[in-house]
Amino acid sequence: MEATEKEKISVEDEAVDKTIFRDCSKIAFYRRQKQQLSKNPTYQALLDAVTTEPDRTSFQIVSEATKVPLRVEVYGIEKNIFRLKINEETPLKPRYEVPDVITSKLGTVRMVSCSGDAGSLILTDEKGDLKCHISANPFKIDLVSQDETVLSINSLGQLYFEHLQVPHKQRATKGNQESVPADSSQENQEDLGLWEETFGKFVDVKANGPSSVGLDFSFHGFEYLYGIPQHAESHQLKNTGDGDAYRLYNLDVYGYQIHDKMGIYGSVPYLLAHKQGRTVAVFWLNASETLVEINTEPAVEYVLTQMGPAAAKQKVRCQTDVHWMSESGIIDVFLLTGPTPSDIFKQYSSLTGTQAMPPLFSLGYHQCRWNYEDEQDVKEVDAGFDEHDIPYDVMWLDIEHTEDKKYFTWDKKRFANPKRMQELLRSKRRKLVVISDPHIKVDPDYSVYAKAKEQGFFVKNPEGGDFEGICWPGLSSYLDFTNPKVREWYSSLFAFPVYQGSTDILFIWNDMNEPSVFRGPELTMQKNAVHYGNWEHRELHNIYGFYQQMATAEGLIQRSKGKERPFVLSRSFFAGSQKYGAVWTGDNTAEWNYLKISIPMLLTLSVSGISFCGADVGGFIGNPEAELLVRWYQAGAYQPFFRGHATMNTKRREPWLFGEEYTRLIREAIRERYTLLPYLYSLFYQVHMSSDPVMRPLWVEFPDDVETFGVDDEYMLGSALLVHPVTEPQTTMASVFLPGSNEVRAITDISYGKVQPAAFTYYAKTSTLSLEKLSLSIADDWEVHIR
Ligand code: NBV
Repeated sequence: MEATEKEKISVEDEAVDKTIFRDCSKIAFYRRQKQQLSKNPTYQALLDAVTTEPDRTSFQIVSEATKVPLRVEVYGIEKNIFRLKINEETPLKPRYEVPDVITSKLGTVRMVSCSGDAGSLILTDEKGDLKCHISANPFKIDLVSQDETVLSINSLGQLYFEHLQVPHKQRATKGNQESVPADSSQENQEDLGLWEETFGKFVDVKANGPSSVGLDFSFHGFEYLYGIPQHAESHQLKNTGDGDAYRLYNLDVYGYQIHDKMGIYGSVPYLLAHKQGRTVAVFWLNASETLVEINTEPAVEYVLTQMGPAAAKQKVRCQTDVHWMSESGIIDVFLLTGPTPSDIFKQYSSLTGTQAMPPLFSLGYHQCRWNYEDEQDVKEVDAGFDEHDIPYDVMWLDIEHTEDKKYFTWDKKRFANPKRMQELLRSKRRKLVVISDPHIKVDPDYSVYAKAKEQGFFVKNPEGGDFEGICWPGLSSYLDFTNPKVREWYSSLFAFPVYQGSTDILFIWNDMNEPSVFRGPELTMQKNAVHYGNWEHRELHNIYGFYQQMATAEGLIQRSKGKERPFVLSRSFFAGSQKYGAVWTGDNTAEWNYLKISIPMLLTLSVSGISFCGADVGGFIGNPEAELLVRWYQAGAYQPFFRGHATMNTKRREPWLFGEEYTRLIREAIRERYTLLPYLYSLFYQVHMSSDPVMRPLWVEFPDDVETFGVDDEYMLGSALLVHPVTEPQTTMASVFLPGSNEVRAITDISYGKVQPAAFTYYAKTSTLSLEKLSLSIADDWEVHIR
């Protein structure tokens, strides 16, 4: 079965068709949680039977409504982290707990109970700086630091846990009287999608029935929250209205809309909250579909006039409530207590690992296009860079380089001699990156397919056969990267003798790994497909792409016998993907707003552990006018991953195709990148070793300056360079915010194409250029360099 022409060229439509994707109203576990929580169910903790083990304290909680006991475990973890796990005491069968994300080195800290009547329990680490107050009825937890409650859990009573039940059909025969949600009329059950959920023509049959979980967190005194990528949204998280939660569900959304909370290619279920004097974070370790609601109540001051002759004032601090809901799994949440942004970065990377140290070449400029047609095309583009004196390091080949989209092969006509092509690039010390997607063409003569089939390495359908879906090659099966044996085998495919035509200058790009399945529900895999260990796809959807990048990176390490650092770009990702390489923001559009949103999108990834990130320069879809292209190069030169890319039906846009003036501006922007390379490389070493992100929102460098907390049109690259890219057409003046100085704004002339190509760059506390020369008025502790 072929991908239809429509599927192949849906790439012509520039805007996303949102009806393909579900919003909250179409997500049954969201409706169920809302419906049940409106009845105010409460949980009670049984604190008269607490179990203390060296690494954890545990007790039961019971819901008034279901009476099904849950077990709560509280762990103290080194570096001021708490872990809270909530699972059924006796589930019908094990529930999914996300493996392979938490680094194996987690050191636990002994917690002591420092007081407690029947109604509460107080746990603290031996230093006693941080306390965990557990209240029995209703069940809630407060994290207290130096007598200040920083964070409360379940204070809004949104703890929700659907326990596994015996399926209907078996119930009759077993005479099982298991409870179902109160309103169990046929019509209502369909609406609540307990055992079956319909979306358009798709029916999701749930063998295990409803299994969703949820919990609320209140951040006291905090109104600035960040994180939970990936959304095309501002850096500061917004309040969510009714039915407008941030969605974490990895999806292939071609030409995604901006300022939208729908899920796109990757998910990191990790959220940070910041205020003067403290940063905290919550890491919700769950790989199933997840929704996050946010509500900030601003600070208020009441004047109490009825209290007597003198009016009294009462202040109520602001508070932000966050409500997490996941379709399945358990509640496994890490509470990171800071107190500084830098502590938070260290705490998070102690859990999920630090950014991999990239090979130097991968920080240079990358030239990509869907597609460079053949060897001759590659030769000409490569020569074009030399001719126009523009530095670049990496040439990229998209899916058309393969024989019928069979990855690990070469189209014999277009790329008859891939080694010769690589030798040409090598002679100029350049590299090649080629694409390798997770779908494998169903074709018994294709050795990758045949071997995977024989060994049972594909994801299965509910009937036990190999799952088959349509993607670029037509009918395809999908490698089950959650299986360690599949990963080991996949890694071995990158060995030089196995991957014919590959050399040691060839590196890899994993695309479509959400996974993208044409004609699947929401263009992805059905949730009842079955993975290694008999786990449904629903349990682990958001971590599928993470595993492909992991296996690819391992393959590149092994082919060099452990000597060389890999480079792997992945479209999909999860918490911890930073250990395996770089990610990008997928199919953006050649419009000014997409250039602008690339900054907050990358800042959000950066504070969520993923420093090596970028956005397609120029915009993937559509044809940028020359001015936009130049501004995009100028901005991209200061972003961690710097690649020009364009889709199939766009006009060619290599840097020298717009006339000498534009070529000069692009050349200068790319050269600026190369000038900065040693600095950038050092920043990567820093994030790799000690976790401070490469691209930093201003609040990270100026954590006590409230003015910085909402800024996302400029940022710091490391601690020395402030970048304020130009993201609007015909800009001649820009107002740049200079935090931490008396004179907080510099207005400066940046007439397009006149003085500079630059994104504005401000070096803090260094001095080389005369400010006068640049006719800028600037505060003492900043110096301005216009490039
Ligand atoms: O492989 C083709 C493209 C690729 O160029 C792009 O960067 C990815 O985000 N890919 C998506 C698949 C097709 C998109 C329409």
